[in-house]
Amino acid sequence: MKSGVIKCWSRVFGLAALVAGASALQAAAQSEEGRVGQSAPWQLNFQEPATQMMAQITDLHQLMLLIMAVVSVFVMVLLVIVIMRFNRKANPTPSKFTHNSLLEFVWTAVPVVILVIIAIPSVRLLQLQEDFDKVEPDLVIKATGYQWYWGYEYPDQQIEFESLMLGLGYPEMNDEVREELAEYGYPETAWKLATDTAVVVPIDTTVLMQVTAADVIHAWTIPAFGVKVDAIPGRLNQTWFHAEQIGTFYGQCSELCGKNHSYMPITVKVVSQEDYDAWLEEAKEEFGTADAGAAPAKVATATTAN
Ligand SMILES: [Cu+2]
Repeated sequence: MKSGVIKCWSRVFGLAALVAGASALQAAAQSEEGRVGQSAPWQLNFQEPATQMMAQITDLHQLMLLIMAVVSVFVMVLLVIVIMRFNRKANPTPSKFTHNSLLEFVWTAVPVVILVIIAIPSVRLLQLQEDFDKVEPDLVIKATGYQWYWGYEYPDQQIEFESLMLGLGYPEMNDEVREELAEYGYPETAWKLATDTAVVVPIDTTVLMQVTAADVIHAWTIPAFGVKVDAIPGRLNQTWFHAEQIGTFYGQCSELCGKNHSYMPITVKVVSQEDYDAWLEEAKEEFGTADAGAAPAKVATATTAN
């Protein structure tokens, strides 16, 4: 009996190691291809996390996957045993009992324990995501969804700009698209993810994202940060992230919003504090709203819509 239990646990840990191994392999493959911050063909798991939040989401996902796999295998084994042992041929005179207190206690208690094991990290994560009293933002950025692009505003820095997909309007990859991507410093794999202007944030900074929309519902997300929030006209939703890795991270509008829904990507560059300061100086020149009336007309309408 004892050795059976040990065997069973070693199998569970074996499965966990397999899942962890697969993620590590995939992470290596992804960074080798220069695909950090975006998905890759044949990707099995989430993207490599760039925030603690996403690391926790990944852990919870792996835990759930493991529990689901164990439960599925257990049910499958029981099913096979029942089919083999209790069919009419193998078991011509079936027992007629209808109650078994021990069995009923076990099949109630075990799922309760499993649900508690899932609930603890799940509630902890929800609190981390949603308890804004505990979030002390160093930087506030407002994103506004439009049909079909994103507008960004750094209210404290007084800059506003719009972010449009690079290589827009081409049905497939061609030299023009390649050139445009290269001009902005993006690899070919970033097509439909890279934008002409990117959201730039310093590393190790808590960023509060305020998200809204000017026309229909959109959704703002960066999968590697573990954030996704609906952009709803007339409502200011919020989310936050604290990026711990320098790099370019991509997302796409995640709420079907019309014809060009697939062509309004999100590009976020996480840079060092010095690079951010340098970018901010340039951005203030180019996108500054310090002198009244300098705001582009489209963004001005969006502001009144909230
Ligand atoms: Cu959309």
